[in-house]
Formats: sequence, C-alpha cells, structure tokens
Amino acid sequence: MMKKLSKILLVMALTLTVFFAMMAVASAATIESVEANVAADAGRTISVTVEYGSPEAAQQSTVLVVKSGTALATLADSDIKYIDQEAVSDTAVTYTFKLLEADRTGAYDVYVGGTGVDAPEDTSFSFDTKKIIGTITVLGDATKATAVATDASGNNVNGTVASTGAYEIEVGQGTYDVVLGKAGYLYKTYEDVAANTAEVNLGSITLIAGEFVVDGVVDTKDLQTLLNNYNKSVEVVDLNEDGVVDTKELQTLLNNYNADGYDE
Ligand SMILES: [Ca+2]
Ligand SMILES: [Ca+2]
Repeated sequence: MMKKLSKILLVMALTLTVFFAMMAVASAATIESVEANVAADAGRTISVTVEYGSPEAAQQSTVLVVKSGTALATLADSDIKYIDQEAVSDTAVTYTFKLLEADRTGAYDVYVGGTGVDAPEDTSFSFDTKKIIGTITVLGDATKATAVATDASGNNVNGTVASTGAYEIEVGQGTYDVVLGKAGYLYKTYEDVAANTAEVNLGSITLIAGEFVVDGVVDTKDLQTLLNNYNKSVEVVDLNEDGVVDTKELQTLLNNYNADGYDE
C-alpha cells in the first residue's frame, strides 16, 4: 500500500529510533532473506519482502529506502525516500509502495531490521531510465535553451540541449509537463507527456522569438524593448547573437507579432 509522505514523516522519528536502536541489540531475531523488486506497472510499484528466521513475540519490522550510496551515518530527512514499520505476524513481511515520479530513476538501497535484529540487512532495486527527446530551433546558441520536465508533484528534472538543438531529459517512468524555453522566446509546453517507453520523441519545434517582456505574447512591449536597444549590443535582445540588435531582430519580431502560443 502506498504511504503518503506526511504519514512517512510522522512515523519517521519513531522508526529511526527503532532502526538505530536495533543495531545495538546483540542477539535474537535473524533475517533470513530480503529482496526488492520493481513491478512493470505504470506506477512502478515496489515490493520489498523480508523473511525472518526466528521471529520474536511482538516483533516490529522496519524498512528504510534511500538512494544508492547514501551514508546512513549522515542521513537527512530528504534522503529518506520511503520508511515504514509493520508488525511481524508471520515469518515474512512484505512492503508494497511507490516512489514519487521524479524519484523513479536510478538505483536505491533498502535496509530492513526488526525488534531484536542486531544489524540491518540490505538489498537494492533500480528503475530503468526513460528519455524525453526532441529538437528545438532557435536563432542563436541552442545550448542556452532549457528543457525541463515537471512531474505531478511539481518536481523538476532539467534536461540538456545540444548545439544542434537536440534536447534530452532523463526521467523515471511517469507523466510530465515538458517546458522548452530560451531568453527572448515564448515558452513551449507539452502537457501530460507519458514517459512509459525507453524514449519519447516530442519532435521538432521552432521557438517563437520576440518575447523580451515575458507576458506570454509578442506585442508592443516587446517591440518597444527592441527599439530601445536598436543598434546596440544587448545579449537578451540580440536573438541571432551576432553582436548587434538590428533589422534581423526587428523582422523576426514583426513576423511573430501578436503570437501568444503554439499551434497544437
Ligand atoms: Ca511579451
Ligand atoms: Ca543580431
């Protein structure tokens, strides 16, 4: 069952106390095995099963999930991707949960313990990474453009843009809003992009230039900004980056005059 972050945080203090206390207990219960798997469903359900060889009366099982390589000695709240505790009613305890969409990438370490267990056991799981790709066309240096994917919880994943305009955003499986932009251009947004395959290609787009005053439309305010900088070398207005704001920028802006978005 999926635990909400607030609930996770609520049990965290207690659970951490148990987690670290169990390292100091020098006898009794044993963990026979622990394994974690990522299910191939849309939410990437994770299942962690712990088998206890000698369960004790009223034994509590504890699980902690962190990014691989995280040092437990310096654990911060933000390092904890999942934490929970269950009663050991049988020799096996299974935790089923999902991580936030933005966290569904890379490798994770899983630590489990329990009442009377003298040291935590660990295992790991990993997600296969998805790529959102496409190509933007801009007048100047494309590497100054941005490609950002935002998940349903508002977590941002920054992509890279090559000089060719080809961009690439590495994400975990999930659904994202993808925003492409560059200073001087209208933002392009792709809503609800489902990253369920290894590669999702959003295709090519020419970003609309002339948005010097960022208000979602190329209009008189942008024209005024351009004219104020005419014949000057002003980086954010010099769309083609040739060192001067001149007829090339003016013609581009006039071509895009009144543009307030992209055709679907
Ligand atoms: Ca504007
Ligand atoms: Ca220019």
